[in-house]
Amino acid sequence: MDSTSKNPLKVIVVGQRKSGKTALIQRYVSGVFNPEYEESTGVDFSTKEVDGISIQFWDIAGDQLGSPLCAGYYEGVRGIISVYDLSDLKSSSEAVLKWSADVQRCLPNSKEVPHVNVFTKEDLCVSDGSWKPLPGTGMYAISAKTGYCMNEAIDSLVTRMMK
Ligand SMILES: Nc1nc2c(ncn2[C@@H]2O[C@H](COP(=O)(O)OP(=O)(O)OP(=O)(O)O)[C@@H](O)[C@H]2O)c(=O)[nH]1
Ligand SMILES: [Mg+2]
Repeated sequence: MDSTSKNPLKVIVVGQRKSGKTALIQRYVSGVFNPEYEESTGVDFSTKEVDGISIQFWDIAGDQLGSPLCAGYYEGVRGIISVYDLSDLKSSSEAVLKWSADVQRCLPNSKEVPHVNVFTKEDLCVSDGSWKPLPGTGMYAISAKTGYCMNEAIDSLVTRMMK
């Protein structure tokens, strides 16, 4: 597979404003967590080598939903991360549904592209342990603050991208 640093595999990260996309990618790529909210504009790029494979994350600002730039964001996508905020599940789920429609409109083969659903801010949730994403469903509860399950979620996507 041709995935050198000059030709990395592209992963788009989508979800509503403030859902935690930038925090997730920053923590995964650089190991840092910024508790302050700094609104993204447009798209930010970060690259990380995973098992010798270069992955480029496209962190698309929540306000880009329905953007006319859509086609450019989705061209050549090899993996998709949808980010839900566990502390605001209702509105983040509604936003992810809209993003899914956007992805399907702009990415004709979206059904064939590996996809992971990441429910983030797990550290903010008081849980009795009764809700856990089922293994194999492509759903993960994670925290960018503590790093909880973050590697498992993204590694599972990368593994499917490699097949
Ligand atoms: N406690 C906690 N806070 C988080 C977590 N992930 C993100 N946050 C906070 O949530 C806020 C929003 O996170 P961002 O990553 O900036 O959100 P975003 O999805 O990139 O937002 P846009 O750039 O507007 O699209 C920030 O204050 C983060 O520090 C987490 O896992 N735990
Ligand atoms: Mg952001």
